[in-house]
Amino acid sequence: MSNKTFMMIKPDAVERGLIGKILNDISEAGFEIISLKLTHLSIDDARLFYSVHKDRPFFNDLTQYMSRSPIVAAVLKKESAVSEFRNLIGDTDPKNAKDGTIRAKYAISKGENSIHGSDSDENAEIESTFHFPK
Ligand code: IDP
Ligand code: MG
Repeated sequence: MSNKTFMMIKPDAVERGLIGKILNDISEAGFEIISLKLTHLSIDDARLFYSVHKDRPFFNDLTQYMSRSPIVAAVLKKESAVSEFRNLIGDTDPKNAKDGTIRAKYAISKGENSIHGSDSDENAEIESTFHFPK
């Protein structure tokens, strides 16, 4: 699915009422929303979704954070969606994110960084199916 990616608006952004602003930024950047839902991950969902990071020191904080309040999950369509969307959201750490990127505008910290974007076509497919089973 080279023209699709998966994204989540994370708890820190939903808590601060930023769903509308972030969806607007995404639409203005030319992404079409294919699937969209508000959901609340359980701790087990968060541990499964981020299992590639299970041995990292931040895994416990990450999974607590991702399950503490609702998120928005969506599948997006655009040419070169994965790389285009990673450019739109910016670096993991908002201190290193370019001006105008979603993380530069809204993220609180490297952990609470407001938005997720898949890092490969393969992961976009896996993550989309996790949230929107076929
Ligand atoms: P990414 O979201 O930019 O792809 P990853 O390295 O895949 O970044 O990490 C997944 C998520 O884990 C990050 O978005 C962030 O929420 C959290 N995270 C990553 N590195 C750190 C860290 O050093 N401290 C705290 N949280 C982190
Ligand atoms: Mg990642």
